[in-house]
Amino acid sequence: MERTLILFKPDAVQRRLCGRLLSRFEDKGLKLVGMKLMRISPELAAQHYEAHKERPFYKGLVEFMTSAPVVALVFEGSRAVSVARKMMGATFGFDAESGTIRGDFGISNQFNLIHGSDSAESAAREVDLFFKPEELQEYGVCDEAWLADE
Ligand code: D4T
Repeated sequence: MERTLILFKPDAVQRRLCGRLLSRFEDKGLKLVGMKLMRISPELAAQHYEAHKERPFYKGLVEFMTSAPVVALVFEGSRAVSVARKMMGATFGFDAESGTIRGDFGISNQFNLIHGSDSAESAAREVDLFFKPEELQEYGVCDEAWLADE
């Protein structure tokens, strides 16, 4: 079973979209194993976006991500990383397909509502950055056998 880190970015919280975004992941059948409302520190943002350090948009990205609270979540499920990335849609809202989160809720580029880990390796690193082990729950759900057939 795979885990992925999802962030509802400051624009999603400010626009009161968290409930609707969470519903999409629950509807899909991913299991919520961690969730918290938090403010990202500049240090955490720098660690999280280390790969983008040299990019021209980096400074604005860190300012945006630290500007207001986010909701950090960990979902677990079969192929959770790629499933969540498909649900999010292309990076920029104006470009993202309808039916995806970014395609349905936004038109901006920088304010793209949601982050999701882009590989199992990134997910492991990002889950560790945002959550202590004791903040993650291990539990069964009654429909598990019907949601994952492997
Ligand atoms: P994240 O990492 O937030 O899940 O988004 P993506 O995986 O879809 O996109 P990314 O890593 O390429 O970009 C990270 C973050 O930077 C913003 N961004 C990106 C931006 O403001 N201007 C840009 O030109 C790019 C490429 C949006 C997402």
